[in-house]
Amino acid sequence: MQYFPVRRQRRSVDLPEKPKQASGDQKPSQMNNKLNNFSTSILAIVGLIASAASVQASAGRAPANSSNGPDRPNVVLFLIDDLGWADLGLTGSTFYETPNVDALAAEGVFFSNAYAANPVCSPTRASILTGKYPSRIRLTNHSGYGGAHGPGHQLKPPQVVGNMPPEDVTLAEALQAAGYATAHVGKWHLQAHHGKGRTHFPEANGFDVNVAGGKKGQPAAYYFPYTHEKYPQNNITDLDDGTEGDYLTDALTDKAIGFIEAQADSDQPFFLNMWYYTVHTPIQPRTDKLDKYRKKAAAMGLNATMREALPEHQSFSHAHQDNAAYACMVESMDENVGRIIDSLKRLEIEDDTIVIFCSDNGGLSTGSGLMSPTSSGPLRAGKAWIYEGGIRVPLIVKLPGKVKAGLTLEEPVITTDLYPTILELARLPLQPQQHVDGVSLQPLLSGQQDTLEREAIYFHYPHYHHINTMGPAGAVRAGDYKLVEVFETGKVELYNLRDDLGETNDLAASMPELAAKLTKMLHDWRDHSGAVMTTENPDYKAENDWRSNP
Ligand SMILES: [Ca+2]
Repeated sequence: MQYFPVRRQRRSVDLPEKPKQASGDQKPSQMNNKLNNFSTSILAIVGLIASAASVQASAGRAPANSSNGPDRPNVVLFLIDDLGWADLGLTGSTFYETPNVDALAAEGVFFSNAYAANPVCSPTRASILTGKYPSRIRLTNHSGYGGAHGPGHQLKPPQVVGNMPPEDVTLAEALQAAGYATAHVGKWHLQAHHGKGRTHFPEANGFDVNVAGGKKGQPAAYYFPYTHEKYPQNNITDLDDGTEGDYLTDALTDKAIGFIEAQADSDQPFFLNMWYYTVHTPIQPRTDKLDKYRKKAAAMGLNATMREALPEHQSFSHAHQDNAAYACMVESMDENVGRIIDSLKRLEIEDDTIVIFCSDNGGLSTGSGLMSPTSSGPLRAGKAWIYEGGIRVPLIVKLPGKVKAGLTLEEPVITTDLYPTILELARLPLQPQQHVDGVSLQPLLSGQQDTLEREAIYFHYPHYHHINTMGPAGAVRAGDYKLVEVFETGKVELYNLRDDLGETNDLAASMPELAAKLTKMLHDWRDHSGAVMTTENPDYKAENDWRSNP
């Protein structure tokens, strides 16, 4: 049963309005306008793209190769590292250009209220492959790392399991057992940093093929040979067939297309787990794109003197998307998503392939100054925060004929849902004993239901991170409301996200009954789901607090 009434969620995107011309010179005070215009803009943009796509489709195309059979679609799961929810044209960015991802949304369903299960990398990755909350498998931070701690930190974070638990039956293992050829390409980050060998690499978790996946959370470099003498632990060593000038995002796509081509004529369906390293640091663009975005930034008035920062606790959020190098990385990501989708079309397997697009956490938009590469506006804060900027991510699901095209759904969903959703779209039996924290989105995708019968979704991040001055926190999203609990103080904040996407108006004092109810739900969930809390640090002295002595 739903505790809170949820309005009808499904909307047609075929609206007559034209997208608003958003100003690149976005002042903090204009955030609310952008926020209010968001729904109209996004729906109109998607509608325009959908119209174009339907014209193209009606022009006729050879029937899809059905060698995989209609009941066994291929699966391509794009996961972009650190891509912010607001980093797409689809979600209102006027500086970045993402025509391929925007078009993908027009051909499938866009979830505007989708969440990463955690505000940093490894836990969300594990949530996708296990269908469990990161707290349930005690992997609530980067693999094997409990986060910053010491006498300057008021709370002691819990120990974090370093590896994704081997006893879990991963999504890849489930598909492999059902006869799928499985390939992981790109960032993995699910073996403990201190672990030896390749004991918890993709090949130990259901993948026949592993290209470039290992312990590292970022590449040493984006240019061949993808190494750096100062960061040898981040070297990518299994792409040594490249040549000088090769760019990692392009090279990973080459490998992925090679896998797709090899599988296209086979009777065996495939699962491509396409987990790009981009747009994570180091911010290294393809230099041939730089000039375009430098000129664009100048034309939009986005230069250093215009830069502004929004205060966020004892640090700042970047107010504008204005980093030309980051914009190039976003464009390379989009181009390569497009290349893979084009290969599905060329091989005539597009209609037999589920395509999912998601990010593992919010954009890198906070810090002590203006060095963070993106801005999450209109969302609050960014990566490593429990505010929307840290956990809300773009999610698109496309499967022609089975998934409605061109819909935006507002139902809150979370990365734990992908496991059962993929199984159900592939007409495979659900494994409820495994994906215990996920719900299949198939009834939403097919249009059978407008909402899920889910009370709430939960977040648990009991860690410190140098770009998050709020510290350890948790949250619950139920209907339109979200409650945030700050662990250092026990203070709770309550927001109505339908009216206040930017989490600016704390309703905890004016709606005490709802705040108490959600607080109890969050605490009960922690008690029942194995979530481990922070503990008081007896060595802490306020005068030594890390935020005062960065
Ligand atoms: Ca990440």
